Amino acid sequence: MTTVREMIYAILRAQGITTLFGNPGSNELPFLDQFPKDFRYILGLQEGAVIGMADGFAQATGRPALVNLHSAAGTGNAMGGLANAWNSHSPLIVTAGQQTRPMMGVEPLLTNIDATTLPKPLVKWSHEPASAAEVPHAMSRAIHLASLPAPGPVYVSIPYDDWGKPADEQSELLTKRRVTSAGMPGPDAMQALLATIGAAKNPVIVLGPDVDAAKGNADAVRLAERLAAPVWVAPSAPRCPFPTTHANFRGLLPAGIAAISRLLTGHDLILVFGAPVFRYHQYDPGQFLPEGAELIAFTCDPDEAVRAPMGDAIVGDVGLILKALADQVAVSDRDAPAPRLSPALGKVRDGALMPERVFDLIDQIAPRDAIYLNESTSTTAMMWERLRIENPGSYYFAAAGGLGFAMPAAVGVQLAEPERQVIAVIGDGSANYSITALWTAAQYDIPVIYVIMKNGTYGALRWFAGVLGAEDVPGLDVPGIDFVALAQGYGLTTYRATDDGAFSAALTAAIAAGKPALIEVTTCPPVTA
Ligand code: TZD
Ligand code: CA
Repeated sequence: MTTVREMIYAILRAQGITTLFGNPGSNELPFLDQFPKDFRYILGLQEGAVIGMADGFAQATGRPALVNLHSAAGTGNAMGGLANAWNSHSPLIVTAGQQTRPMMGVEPLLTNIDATTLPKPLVKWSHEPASAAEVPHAMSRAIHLASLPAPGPVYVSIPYDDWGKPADEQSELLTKRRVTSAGMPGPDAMQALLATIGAAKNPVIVLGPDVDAAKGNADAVRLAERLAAPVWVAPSAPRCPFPTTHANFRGLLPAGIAAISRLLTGHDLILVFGAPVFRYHQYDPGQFLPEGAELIAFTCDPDEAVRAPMGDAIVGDVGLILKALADQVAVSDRDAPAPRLSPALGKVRDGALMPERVFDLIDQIAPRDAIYLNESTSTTAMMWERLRIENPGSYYFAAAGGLGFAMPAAVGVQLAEPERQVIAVIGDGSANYSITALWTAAQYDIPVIYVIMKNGTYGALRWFAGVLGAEDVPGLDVPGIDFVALAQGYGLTTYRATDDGAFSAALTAAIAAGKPALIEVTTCPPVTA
């Protein structure tokens, strides 16, 4: 007899899913019983960290990642991270242990009451199998659905008495299934597109995270060069889809309606690849489109396509479409855009570094193919200006803006990319949401380098308070946190820096050591009006 548990591991194995991120409880132990030797379990100490690690791993591998949470309590702790995973199109298969079927009705301790409602609306599908026999089928469905465009999290709640029950013999068929999608415009639609692009006098390209997810970065470069078009990154960027060193690169679009239109004024065609149109943040009312501009968005996500308040959208495989356009567009005789000026150097002040300076030093010292995670909210624009980010899969930021992503995601990304150095730049506010990720990095010897930008405040909120004209707002400062002491407690190598020399020495030593490390650097708070 094959048990449900054995069948699930066979299905996962057949899909190449052998890493499990979790935090266990009583309901999950029967699933983890006799954990197969060819699987690895990565323990997170709180579910926000668990989901963040899985999100980073899924994004960096481009493959579905498996998560196991404890009932409603564990799911609740993971919800903030699920918001980010939903927005970043991360294929997460989130499972949660449920109480036994015979007892569920009387709601014993740690019952997941109305389990399928709990994770909505942040999952593509939420399901509790009607019987033990349905569990293998439900898991197979979950894996394929999470992976198909638009990828995203799915949720399966599994009563713990199901694992030892016999699996249906025919569920063996599930181990052999392949479900794929194909998404190119037909030849007529392609010709129409090429004609529209060819007729544009001054096109501009806006790139989003799904270009990086599709590893379409080099095709984006070819398209930009053939069209002699400037390239912007779509606002609130969770990934970096274009080399920041390229002459055509213009930077990160601001997250306001009017500000975007201002910057894109003069263009008659705006081509958007792999981004929502657009992920605004501050309310900055104005025209969605600059005068005389037409917009065409390419996305894998039907919801993203219909949600845009302007322009046309084509739902398909962003990587394939980008490649086809880069192959086929006519080479323009327009002048290439002039390279941007290098940003001014940050000044040094006594006892603290300008954040610009920290990025310049990181850029000088880090390997050129380093991978960056960003959760230093007030310094995001500087990071995009000052770091040379050139390879696919080199930058990650919380896609829904939910803090607590980058610290654990760095662990997942470093697991997926053992040959590249991961550097996570985290604010002293953001560092507290999923700080237990430090323990996982230390215990599993995952050599992430954390740089904590200690400016003593929620800098981005000080800026936002200025935008909103909000005065005397309480709760915006975070003094008195010793990140060196915290990181030592979790088992990392630590460094403290308050000047250029100490920071350079710390980063150099941390990279050479190849061990999980944390550098606390005192930085100047942002200047607010
Ligand atoms: N809670 C969660 C889960 N997500 C959020 N985005 C916030 C609160 C609100 N928030 C921001 O959007 S930015 C920010 C907060 C609290 C400040 C982060 O401060 P930091 O970085 O120290 O990490 P800066 O550079 O000082 O802004
Ligand atoms: Ca801060």
